[in-house]
Amino acid sequence: MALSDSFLWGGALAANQAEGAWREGGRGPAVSDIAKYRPNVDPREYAIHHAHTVESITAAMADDDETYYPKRRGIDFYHRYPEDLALFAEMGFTVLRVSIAWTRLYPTGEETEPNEEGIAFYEGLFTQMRRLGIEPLVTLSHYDPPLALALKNNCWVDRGTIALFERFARTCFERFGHLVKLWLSFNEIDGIVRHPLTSGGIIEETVEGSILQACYTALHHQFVASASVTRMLHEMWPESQMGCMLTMLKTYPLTCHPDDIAATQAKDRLLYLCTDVQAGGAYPRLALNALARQGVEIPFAEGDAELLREHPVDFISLSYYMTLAESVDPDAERTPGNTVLGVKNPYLESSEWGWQIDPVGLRISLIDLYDRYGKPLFIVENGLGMRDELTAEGRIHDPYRIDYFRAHFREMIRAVDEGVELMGYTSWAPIDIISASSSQISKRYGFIHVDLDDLGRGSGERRRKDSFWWYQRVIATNGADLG
Ligand code: BGP
Repeated sequence: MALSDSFLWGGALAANQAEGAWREGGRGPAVSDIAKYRPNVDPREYAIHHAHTVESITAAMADDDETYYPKRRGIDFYHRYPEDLALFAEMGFTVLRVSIAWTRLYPTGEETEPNEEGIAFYEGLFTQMRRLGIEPLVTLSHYDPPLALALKNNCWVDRGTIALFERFARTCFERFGHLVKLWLSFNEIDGIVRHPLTSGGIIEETVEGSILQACYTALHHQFVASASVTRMLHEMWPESQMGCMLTMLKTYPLTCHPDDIAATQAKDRLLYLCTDVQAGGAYPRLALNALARQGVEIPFAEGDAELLREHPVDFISLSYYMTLAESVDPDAERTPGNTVLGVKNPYLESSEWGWQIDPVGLRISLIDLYDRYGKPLFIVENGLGMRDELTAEGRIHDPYRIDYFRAHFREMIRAVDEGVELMGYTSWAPIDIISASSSQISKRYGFIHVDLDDLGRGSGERRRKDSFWWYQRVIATNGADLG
């Protein structure tokens, strides 16, 4: 078996890591605007979450600097997207995942009418994608909730944010629904407990009571909002599809000691909780009990359980970068992963940032998810962040990136051969952009190099890396020729 003829190939971006133009076109402040680049840090440090305070947020917003706030400038995708889309089309993309910045449409999140300049930008972007035969796959919330809501009431902790998000989503479906048929509600919705401000607009120091309770309260509100906009989409555009998205942090027991197995099982329970709710339609009983043992109660309101049950998503999407091990031994060596720390797997290589490279883990993850839910899957993030060198001739030789993708595509295709329904694949990220966790651009993911350094110096010129041509060939042969 090979990949179906309808399989979608492309790449994934996020508004807050690519657009830049942070104060253009009427855009309001988002939590990503205060992400500060910390130079000269051991790259494995970047996975460690540092909580912002009202003071640090206020100081950041009083500072116009764009050098040390790289997400404010991104790679200027806001102005340069026609050139970038042309490069994606040259590779043969049939899908591109992007996100809509909530504060381009509703600068504080509370306006009653949308900002028309923001509408115009996204209408132009999606129209151009369609002209190039590239299907938009659009994330409504990707790590950029309105900063005004964070400062006002910790954003998603407040149940009123559901209605604000519904208004934002309705505008997106009304104004872009004829161009966009594939949607994701929340990027890595499970991440809120690892980075409350980035995902939930939660300023930890202002939280009354436990931060864990605040995170699960906010997460519940996001679940309700996700089910509500899924219902809305199906009413407005019956042919369109809504997906959920999880950080597929597959965990292996470090040893076959029963305690390691049990600890891994407990980790998996919380890993799958979000997809159990969004795709399965209910909180599993054992997950609720595990949360209750940590003092966490889910604030169900009248009608929430029915809404979740009656409006599950149409497909499940995942980011996949690496896997982790789990051990009850407190002295087991740990290593960073995607916004997490885990036990180091002695059988796997690590990137400079400590992420452990595991192509077989992708097959295991796809099969686990398909076995558990039986819904179509979509890989919406996968890639390798590495330093790339520009040769004197302006070339970028990146065999390590080709090797990473080749190994992961082999395992992806093996999972499809076993019967997994896989809708498509979008690499993270097809062009060098700003890292979510480190705010570096030097942690490069792209098939396309961007001539900027971590302090924003450079021409911004785009250059095709060796992997550009390799991926072009993979797409042209629908995965048959992996070189
Ligand atoms: C995921 C995010 C993406 C992207 C990716 C790579 O968690 O959804 O936005 O950033 O991680 O991680 P990083 O950019 O930190 O290297």
